[in-house]
Amino acid sequence: MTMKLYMHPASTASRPVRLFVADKQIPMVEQVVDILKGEHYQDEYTAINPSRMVPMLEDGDLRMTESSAILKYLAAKTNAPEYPADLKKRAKIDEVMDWFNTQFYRDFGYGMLYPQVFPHHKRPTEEHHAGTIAWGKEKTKVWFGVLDKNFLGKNDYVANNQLSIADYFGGCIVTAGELIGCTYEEYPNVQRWLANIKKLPNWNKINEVLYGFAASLKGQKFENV
Ligand SMILES: N[C@@H](CCC(=O)N[C@@H](CS)C(=O)NCC(=O)O)C(=O)O
Repeated sequence: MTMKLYMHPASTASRPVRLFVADKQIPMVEQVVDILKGEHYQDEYTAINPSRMVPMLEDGDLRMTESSAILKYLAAKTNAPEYPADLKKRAKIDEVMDWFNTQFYRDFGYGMLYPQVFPHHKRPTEEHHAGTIAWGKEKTKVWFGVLDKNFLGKNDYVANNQLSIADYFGGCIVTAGELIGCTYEEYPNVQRWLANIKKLPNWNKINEVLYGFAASLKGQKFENV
């Protein structure tokens, strides 16, 4: 039976999975869950995913959430060179994916980015809201410094100096910053890395909706890096 991916094309967590699936030509049925209209809160979806989020993968009797885990599963299942079987290489990829998914995403995504673009992330008072973004931005700069100097200073890719699912994952998280006009100009190695990631065969197709969203926000003033 063909696998099925529940997703939303603008979702930061869905994009790396969709990009990897497309680049590796993994047979997959896609079902859009319209999170902008609250479809993930309807009974049909909450019955199968009580966390009410996308993406979610179904492979026969396996149903799984968490984009990072889904990427690892798909890469291992297809023996993809982007997730080598060598234990130490794989451990490095896992490490970098955890890094992106925890401190980096918390400060960059939930601290700086989402409060500025999603009304439901608005804090109760202006002071609280501005403080959240200022805090998020300060921490974000620290993480970008690590990414730029330590991960990418001498390497083309974030783990083992070869293209891996950590680049798919991290690249999609970092480029969500384009919604708030991030240019990453203080981080030349990040810019170089992103330029490479954007050469992936299905980058433009998979990110069409993100870029449409970014275009709709253009002209607004945001805190960014
Ligand atoms: N840790 C989860 C996060 C998934 C996630 O945050 N999904 C967002 C879209 S990017 C979502 O479904 N949001 C719906 C909501 O917050 O109501 C993963 O990596 O898969």
